Amino acid sequence: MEEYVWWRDGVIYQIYPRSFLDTNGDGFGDLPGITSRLDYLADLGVAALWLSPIYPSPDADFGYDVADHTAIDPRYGTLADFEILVEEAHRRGLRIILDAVLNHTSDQHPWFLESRSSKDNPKRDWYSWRAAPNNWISAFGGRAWEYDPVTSEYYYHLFTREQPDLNFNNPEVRQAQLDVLRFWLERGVDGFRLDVFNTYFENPDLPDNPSSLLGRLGLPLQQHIQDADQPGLLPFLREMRALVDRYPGRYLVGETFGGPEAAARYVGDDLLHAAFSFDFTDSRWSWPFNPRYFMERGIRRETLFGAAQWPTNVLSNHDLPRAASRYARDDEDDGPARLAMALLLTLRGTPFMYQGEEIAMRDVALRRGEILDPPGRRYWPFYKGRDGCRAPFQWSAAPNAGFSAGMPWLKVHPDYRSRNLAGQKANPASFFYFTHRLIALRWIHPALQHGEFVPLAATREVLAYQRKAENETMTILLNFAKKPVDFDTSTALGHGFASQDGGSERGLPGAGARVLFSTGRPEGVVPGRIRLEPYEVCVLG
Ligand code: ISL
Ligand code: CA
Repeated sequence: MEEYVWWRDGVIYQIYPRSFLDTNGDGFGDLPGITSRLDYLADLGVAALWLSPIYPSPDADFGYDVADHTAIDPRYGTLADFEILVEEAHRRGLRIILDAVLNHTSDQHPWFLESRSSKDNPKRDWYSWRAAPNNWISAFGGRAWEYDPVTSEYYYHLFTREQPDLNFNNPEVRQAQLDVLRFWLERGVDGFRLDVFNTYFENPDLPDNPSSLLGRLGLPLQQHIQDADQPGLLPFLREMRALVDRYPGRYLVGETFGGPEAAARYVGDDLLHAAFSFDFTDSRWSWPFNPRYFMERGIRRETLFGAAQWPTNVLSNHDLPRAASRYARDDEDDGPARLAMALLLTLRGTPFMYQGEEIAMRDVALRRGEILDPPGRRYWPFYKGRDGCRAPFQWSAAPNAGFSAGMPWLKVHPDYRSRNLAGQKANPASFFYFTHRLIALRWIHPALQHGEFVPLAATREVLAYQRKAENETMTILLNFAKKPVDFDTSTALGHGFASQDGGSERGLPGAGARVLFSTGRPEGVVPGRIRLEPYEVCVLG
């Protein structure tokens, strides 16, 4: 029996603190709000909470511009509130993962204030300064260099101009950032999500990037061979890992810009435990929401990660349109969102669930004047930014969805009167209970946690795969169609995914397979041929 590993087998729940729960009426979610909902999160069945940044920040990029890496922004509370949160979470068996934003700081960070003050300041070299810019571009549009009149030079910023990039080629910078991690490890933090870690290092000579013929907007306009994935990165990740390994049971998950190739490269026993590959999120429109899309990506990812490395499953986060919004054909219809949740929780990999995903919250639509996110303001209407998925959590039908007694920092989705947690908790057929039951199923079946992935079929309507552990095989059947579809479980092969060893040895669910979970039928024995209901999620074991 393989032992339970929390970051591999459990669900990690992302909290966007400013939109979770406000307890003091300033319109801004806070740490006491999170602490007061730990019972809810434990009951939901998640293993860990990843908190988006909670450090002091002027909010040029909503907390991702950090002005002090070892303090709590007063709007969220105090260090004492944080200590209570960690203690109360641990008491309930929940781990806490912090968002480590190390690539850049706020332009109000004391390090940058020093660096910009004069050319011979000891911290001058902590950032990248040049008399003239090179051709690098910012992820949020335009050139990545900002002129600073204080010393008549330009500094480099991959994101907004208020987020100057640190120079990781300077050993003092690397040491300072390792000290930041140590500060939080000493306070009992269980792990870190490393914001854009593959851009820590730049080529120290700062040469131009070649342009890319394929790119249209933003970063894809260039090939990022000088400003990302530099040789210094691997040794530094090893240092980070060695530090974290001095504290038992801790975890590092990295965020890259790249696809699964980039992610797999940085995962290993002496590197990161995991890295996001957003291979299931670029389906921004509903057209790729079909069985073949998920099967092809699922198989490709398996090949890249192999058995030794552990992938992550992400369908939504604070940077993307929510899966429920991406895939919904209309607002009332939660069928596609159920399929997305089933994929998240049953594909091989650690599920990262984004707050509100468990009740299928939708993106809020904003008028132009309401947009807050910098890239959204710049590119509207071609790109409307990331505010939509950041709207406050919908707790109840009370004013402001029960999020705040004050004026919420961002508009609450107007559908909160009909879509909210309290309402769904009162209804056994709700999306909440669907999520809850599926997480519970994961807890009791090791095959769903760490079993291998076995592709079975991707027809026009149905996606079928298995998860296989030592002593159990689970079969997942998903009907992507809004109509009933006949599916023969015993002839699931023959759709392009036939194995070398032939179907009989793959443990296909034959006569006697039992329905363990379904949105379309009672639990029990299934015959070989079944009629899947519209959008049915069916798990056999
Ligand atoms: O969100 C994006 C596109 O709109 C991505 O390009 C995103 O900026 C990229 O994945 C990096 O994201 C992370 O770092 C950013 C921050 O704005 C994001 O919120 C964060 O997830 C800078 O710290
Ligand atoms: Ca508050």
